[in-house]
Amino acid sequence: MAKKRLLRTEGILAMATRAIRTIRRDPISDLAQFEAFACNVPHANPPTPDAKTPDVRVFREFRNHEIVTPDGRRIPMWIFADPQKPSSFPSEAMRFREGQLVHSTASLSVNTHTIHHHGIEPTPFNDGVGHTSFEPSGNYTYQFSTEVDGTYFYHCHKNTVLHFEMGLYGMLLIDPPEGEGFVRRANAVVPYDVEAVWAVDDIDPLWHDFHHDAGFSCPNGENAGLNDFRPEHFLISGVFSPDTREDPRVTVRARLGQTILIRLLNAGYTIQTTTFHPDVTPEIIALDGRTLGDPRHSRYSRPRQLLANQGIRLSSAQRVNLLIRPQKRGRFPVTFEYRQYVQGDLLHTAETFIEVI
Ligand SMILES: [Cu+2]
Repeated sequence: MAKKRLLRTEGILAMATRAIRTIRRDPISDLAQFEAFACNVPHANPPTPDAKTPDVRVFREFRNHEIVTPDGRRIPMWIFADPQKPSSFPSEAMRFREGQLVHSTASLSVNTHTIHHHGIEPTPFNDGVGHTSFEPSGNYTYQFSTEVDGTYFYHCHKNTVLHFEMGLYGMLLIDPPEGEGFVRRANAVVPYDVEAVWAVDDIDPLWHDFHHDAGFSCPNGENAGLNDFRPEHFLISGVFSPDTREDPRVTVRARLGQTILIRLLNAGYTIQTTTFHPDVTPEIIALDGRTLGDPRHSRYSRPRQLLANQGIRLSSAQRVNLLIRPQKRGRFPVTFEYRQYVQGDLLHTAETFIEVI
């Protein structure tokens, strides 16, 4: 494995030498401070500053996990698990209501990790970005409030490109005050009947043999090859393509007359384009946890009906909420194109179905 990694790294270096100019870095005036930001991030388990009594508590513990590809290969994963529940990939989702004060406790028995509740924007101490605060090595309780409903996700923010790929992420859903089954559309709260959550991911199995701190080395760094990602497996919400065509974790079933809400996340490192059959063309009602046309924070936007066969292209970590009101019965395909993040080559097309009965 080490040999393969070395060859790949040399290849990417040769490519980089040809194509990319080195950006000059100013002299580092305070090496200790620079390294504290880079690879010597403080480890600590402090009490939560200004802790209040929360409306809701969630607990996540680090676990080793494993998933099995359709051709029987075992891929080591790391996940955040609910201590009360069995392991799953993606990590167990969090679900809150708008306006709640949340305590999210990370339990890290092995090494250090963080939980970054992406898009929530709490205080720096509670943001789970070790580079600007610290990395907990035992327990830390992140405190934040859920200001705006929407589709978010949480992930480890230590050696982020690697730990995110390893599976340390899960959905974070915030419902409006009316609760599950309702979503904001422009300046109204509307009901939906069927919800689908699609976390679209890609896996390079080589990365799953890297060590925890791969690429971390002060003062000169270590080229672990984390700029060289070559996915071999393509998944939606933990289901490998082509099983996505049949697996009820991905497929959608609705009755004619019902409203479908799709929450779509690019949880990978490819550029992903999702295209719906013309008979289930969706309306985009939110981007990255912000409702389009919600006057509280989006005065100059509005929901947008997609054109027939118009794809939705997302890069890493982007999210959209989509509303579909099917007008006829049928089994309508949805395709997911995964494209290489630099050259744009099509690497894979996954498929699932929306069945309207
Ligand atoms: Cu981590």
